[in-house]
Amino acid sequence: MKRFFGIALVIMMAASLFFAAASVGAEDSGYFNGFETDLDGWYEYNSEMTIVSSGHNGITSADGDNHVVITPPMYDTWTGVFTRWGGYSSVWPEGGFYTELDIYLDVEYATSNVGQQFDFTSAVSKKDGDFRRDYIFSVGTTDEGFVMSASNNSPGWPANPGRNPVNIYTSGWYTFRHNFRDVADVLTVEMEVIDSNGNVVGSWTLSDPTDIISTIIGGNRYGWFCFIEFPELAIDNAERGYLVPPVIDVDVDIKPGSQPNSINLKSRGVVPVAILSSVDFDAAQVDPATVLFEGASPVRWAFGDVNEDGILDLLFHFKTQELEILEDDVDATLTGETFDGTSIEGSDSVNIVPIGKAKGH
Ligand SMILES: [Ca+2]
Ligand SMILES: [Ca+2]
Ligand SMILES: [Ca+2]
Repeated sequence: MKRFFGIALVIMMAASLFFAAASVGAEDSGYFNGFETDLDGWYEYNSEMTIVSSGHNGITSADGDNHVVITPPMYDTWTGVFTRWGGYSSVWPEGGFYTELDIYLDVEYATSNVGQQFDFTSAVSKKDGDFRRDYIFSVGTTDEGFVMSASNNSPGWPANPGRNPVNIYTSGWYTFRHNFRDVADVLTVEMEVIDSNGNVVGSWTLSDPTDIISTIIGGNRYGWFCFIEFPELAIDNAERGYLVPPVIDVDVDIKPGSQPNSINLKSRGVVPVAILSSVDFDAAQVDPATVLFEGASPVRWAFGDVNEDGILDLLFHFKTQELEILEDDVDATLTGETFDGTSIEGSDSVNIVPIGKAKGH
């Protein structure tokens, strides 16, 4: 009976969870809450969330000194807490993204409460900000422990033989992870259950051929216990991040003040290359030790306003003989990292002086 209600419920909830659709830009650095001090980013909804100390009810926190216990008091609604992973996104991040949450599976409780279930979904948005689809772990109790599988529907059937169910017989923290990937322009979601030793104990891949990345699929939506019968469930370490770290595009000027940017590959001198600051990016964030320009590390660097816009730029000099530039190259690229580890990249045109001319013929 309650399962029947659940199906309609999830559809309604998926619609009502849509509000405050914040768009997460390229500068977004992801989301993490280890529940050490607060519930930031989580919403209790029809349940309650309580931060408890490690050791509460015999459960050591997955990390740190604290974790959270979810208690769903409104048993007639059968739905629980949710997070927006730091904000909904209508932008597909190049390279894809992941979400993950640690959930404690207590085998002793399971075997004495057979037939209970929770479903945990991480959903994806469309480019217009609307809901697109849920990816749901369905986890149930058996007389041996837990059985689980994955689908797009809730309540799912944890032991569904058509969905490669996985059994867990050992109590502990398990990471429920969703990898949202672009495979030939179709969203492909790899759902993994990982034990505390890092072993993948269950893995399911869900994909719908109509979920076209380039035209339909946006970024993350909610993480949500869309169905929960457990009177108490411990969670820790909620995280969203990128499968491929984002790269900041920076403005690069080879030979500031001159155009075209002629390089004589026979030269025994240096080539000046500037990272130009802008209102969006301060070149002082760049760690000079990480900078490479076509295979060469800088021999020196200094701050200066090379384009006279009133904002200090970062000017590097590279030995021409160390550049891995070919005679027919038409542009050259500088790469590096900011001091907080974000990759940067920028290119400018080059005009390679013909060898003949370089020799003075
Ligand atoms: Ca913690
Ligand atoms: Ca130039
Ligand atoms: Ca400047």
